[in-house]
Amino acid sequence: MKLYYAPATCSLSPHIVLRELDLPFELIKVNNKSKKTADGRDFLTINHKGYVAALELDNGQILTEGPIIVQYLADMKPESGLAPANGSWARLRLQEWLNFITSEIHAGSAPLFNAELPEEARQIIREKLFRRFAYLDTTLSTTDYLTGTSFSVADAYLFTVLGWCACFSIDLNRWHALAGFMTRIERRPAVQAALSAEAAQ
Ligand SMILES: N[C@@H](CCC(=O)N[C@@H](CS)C(=O)NCC(=O)O)C(=O)O
Repeated sequence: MKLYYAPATCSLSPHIVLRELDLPFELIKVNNKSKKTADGRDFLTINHKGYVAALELDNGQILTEGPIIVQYLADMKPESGLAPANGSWARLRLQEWLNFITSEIHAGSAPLFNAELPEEARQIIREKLFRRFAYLDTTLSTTDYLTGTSFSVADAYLFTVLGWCACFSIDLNRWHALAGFMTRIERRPAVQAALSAEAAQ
């Protein structure tokens, strides 16, 4: 498998999951501005949507959309516990989290990367985001991981998108349980390995 990624973007989530699962894969860096891969190809011919992450399977299929990629990967090793069995109630709960992260936190915070965005708009976005953070903080004050007592693909995704807060000058220490969650996930060997690999390339 090949993971097309750009450093410090949402592709960190499937990157972490690949390492958590100890699956063989090749990392291919994409320049998100030029849309060129590190090996000189036009990324738009790989993912027509033009964004990371994209996973190229050994059969040539290209799978996109982070929440789907991480579930596909977790299902390759069900014994890992990174995603409960398809069709189970627990799986729906996981998908509920993945959808919350993708629509409320990922898409809810990404506009803050736009340097042209006026301060008034930033303020509106921050206020909505902070309501979501309060909800996450309440949840994580009673449990170490989003779905309960063990790490799942939702935790990898939440860690990835909350990591952007540093770029937005948002201090996560305002939400103690959230800050504790970030420290807990960051300490995981697979997370450390993914961060180092992205920094090194
Ligand atoms: N819906 C997609 C969104 C992916 C996405 O927003 N990727 C960003 C990085 S976090 C990107 O590559 N943006 C470049 C672009 O849109 O041109 C997913 O959840 O995977």
